[in-house]
Amino acid sequence: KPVFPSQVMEAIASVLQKSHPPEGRLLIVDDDPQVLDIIRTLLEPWGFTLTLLDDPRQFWDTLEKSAPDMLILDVEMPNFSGIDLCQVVRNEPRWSNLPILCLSAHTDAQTVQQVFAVGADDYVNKPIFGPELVARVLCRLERSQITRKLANIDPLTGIYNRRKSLQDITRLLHLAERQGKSFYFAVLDLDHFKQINDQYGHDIGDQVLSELGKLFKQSFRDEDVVARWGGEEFVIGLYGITSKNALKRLNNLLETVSQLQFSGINHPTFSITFSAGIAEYPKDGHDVQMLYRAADAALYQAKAAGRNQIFL
Ligand code: GH3
Ligand code: MG
Ligand code: MG
Ligand code: MG
Ligand code: MG
Repeated sequence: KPVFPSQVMEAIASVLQKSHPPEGRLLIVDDDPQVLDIIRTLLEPWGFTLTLLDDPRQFWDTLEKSAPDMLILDVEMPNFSGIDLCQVVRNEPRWSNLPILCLSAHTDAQTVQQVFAVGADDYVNKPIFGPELVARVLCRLERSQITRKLANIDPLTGIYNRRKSLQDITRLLHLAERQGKSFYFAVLDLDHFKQINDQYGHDIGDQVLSELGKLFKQSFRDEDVVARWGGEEFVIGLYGITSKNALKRLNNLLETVSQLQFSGINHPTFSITFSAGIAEYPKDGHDVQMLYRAADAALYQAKAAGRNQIFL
């Protein structure tokens, strides 16, 4: 009995009560083009980016190129079975967290157990029951997106953490190289923050960090990198702008920050400043590590020169 996508969508949407399904890229490998067609019909309406492959020998290339958020693998295929592919993927640390769903016409205990033994996360029987496949894919992608988001966010400030900023900066550096664009990397360190903690308490210190983190994030474009590097240190990555503008943006931010009034409990209001060093790609370095070192050296100079200033 055919299942129409609109019916599937309605059915699943009412169950999950989701107005925004998770986004994602899926790689689907099945030697039967008819099955690929059915899966396309089921998943396309959800807005996923689909890569369909009927030859498992091209799997590795396709995996690298399509960089999927989830894999759907048929178990019974010539040359390489879904079990083989699953094993290979799990042996590669880069793909160790990639959600994998296996499809098989075999429902015997041995097949099902083997699927999970080689590292698959889920299993769906053939012939495919449309709503089941859709529901399993949606839930799996949503779970992994929540996990990924949590892993990238600094809990105190709610902005990105060092881990995520390293990924984003690396991506922007590749882009800057390919497109011949500029990239500026700034390290910001709050001035005399130990005194703030000593004077007003650690909780107030935390509040200051949280407010400043959010302000930093708001003060730049979506394509810029803004992250808490650790402690009272933040990093900002600016893509495709002039050195003059990079400096201006950071000086504007410093101006805004220094005019903020914070209030401690039973204390008069206080204000805070930061110092920053900026490094320029590729002049000061080609990778994050070199750029960080250069920016940190400039930061040190800014501190030594009296704080509350930015050195490029
Ligand atoms: P400088 O101007 O030289 O940077 O002086 P500073 O006092 O800011 O520098 P220092 O590196 O000596 O101290 C940083 C302080 O930041 C010490 C630490 O207690 C505080 N700090 C780091 N992380 C946190 C945090 O998550 N919450 C709070 N409240 N304080 C933090
Ligand atoms: Mg097959
Ligand atoms: Mg510091
Ligand atoms: Mg310090
Ligand atoms: Mg400091």
